[in-house]
Amino acid sequence: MARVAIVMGSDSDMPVMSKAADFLEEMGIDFEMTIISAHREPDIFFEWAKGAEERGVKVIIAGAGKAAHLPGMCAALFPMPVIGIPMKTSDLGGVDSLYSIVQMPSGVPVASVAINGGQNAGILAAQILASSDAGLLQKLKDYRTTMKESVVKKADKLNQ
Ligand code: RP5
Repeated sequence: MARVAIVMGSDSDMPVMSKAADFLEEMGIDFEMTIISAHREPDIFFEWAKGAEERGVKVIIAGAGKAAHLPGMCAALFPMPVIGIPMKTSDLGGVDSLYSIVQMPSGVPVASVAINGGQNAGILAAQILASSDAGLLQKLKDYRTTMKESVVKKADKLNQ
């Protein structure tokens, strides 16, 4: 059963969103992934978001660009954590997406990662699930150790 749902507003978001999917896969977390535009097909979006809890989803990762209402609308319809990924855009550089996602009204939070922060969204979703999954928590600790070792190696190389 998918514990994480990944949703994006357009197939043009896929290169960023696939980084979240890659991390979940690396951690062995089941997820579902789809493309739904809150603006272009609101009826389909409503049905999908309202059904997420019943499908067993515990965290939603939602990526969108420009007037990026998708993560906020997920948060309005889904009672567990929503992580927003603001997409970089051609006209305003992604600040448009970031502001749309991060400026949620009080009572309906979205946890935003950086512009195009696909991998961090995957990591954050895994960390949320790890609070009740000891095996996953250990995998995340191992990931951090590997990351640290890779930085240490690079520094060592500089000093050789
Ligand atoms: C948003 O508009 C999507 O999330 C995408 O980032 C942006 C542009 O969409 P397309 O015009 O490429 O489909 O809804």
